Amino acid sequence: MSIQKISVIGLPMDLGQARRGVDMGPSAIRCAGIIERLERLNIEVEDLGDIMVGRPENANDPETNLKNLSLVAAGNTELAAKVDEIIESGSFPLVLGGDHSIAIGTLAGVAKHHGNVGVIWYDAHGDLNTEETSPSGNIHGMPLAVSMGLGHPDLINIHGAYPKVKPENIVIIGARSLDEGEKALIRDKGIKVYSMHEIDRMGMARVMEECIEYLRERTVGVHLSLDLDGVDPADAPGVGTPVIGGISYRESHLAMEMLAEADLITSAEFVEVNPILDERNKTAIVAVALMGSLFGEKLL
Ligand code: NNH
Ligand code: MN
Ligand code: MN
Ligand code: MN
Repeated sequence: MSIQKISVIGLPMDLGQARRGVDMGPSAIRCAGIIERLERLNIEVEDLGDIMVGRPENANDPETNLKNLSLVAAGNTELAAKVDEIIESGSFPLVLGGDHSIAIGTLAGVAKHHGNVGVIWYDAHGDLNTEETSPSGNIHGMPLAVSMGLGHPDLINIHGAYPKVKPENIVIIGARSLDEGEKALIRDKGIKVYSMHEIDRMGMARVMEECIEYLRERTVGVHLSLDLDGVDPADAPGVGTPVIGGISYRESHLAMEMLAEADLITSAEFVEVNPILDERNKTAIVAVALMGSLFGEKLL
């Protein structure tokens, strides 16, 4: 069943990491023309605006090394309810970040409707850290672990005290910077990873064919969580933690086209666009182009 309606919702969150500016991501993506771009595809589009994020000065965090825990949890709690509501209404949730910590809320909202949801984690990083393994205390390095039920109770219990995603339903694409604890977790849980090594060897087309087949066999509903730092910094410079040797714009564009063709994705988020670090909004423009392809834009 193809997508009839898309509901766009922004979470201008920058508290899951240390670089300021990523809270302007939703705005930069709107400036790059996301709404008009989607409207041209004969899909009904509604823009629900942005969820408000608290100020760090007002945060009163308990003893924890997780930075801004209570405000990140509050923003995600609100997002989960919104995403739940959007799916309930029969629409497709398209979430704009904000840093990647917002995947916690998106997936919590999605999981209520898709008990066996698949996840494509398109990222230079694994985002599989916990309080114990995190080198930074930044929650944007943890959302995939949290969604599997690993991490601080204030995060894993958002919108339901159960694991939102099964490890065998996850495919990571584009990884090239994994912490030791993340590597151990990947091995331990048997998470499927197409790192840059596999993308180089197999080519993006075969990676996506395998990924699509793998998820189609075992999941109902697939969420795309696309961190713009998965894309090479030459094409997407406006991100807080760029890592050289990434997925090119062309490869990313092909991946999105193949997902559109497969008609597999039931929710999506585009995160980590930081216009302060960007060059003339290039990264938001790339994000919008990728969304265009994901939702079925064709050259001819
Ligand atoms: N792995 C590092 C951490 O946990 C960096 C994570 N940064 C990201 N993740 N941008 O996508 O702090
Ligand atoms: Mn990420
Ligand atoms: Mn990343
Ligand atoms: Mn193409």
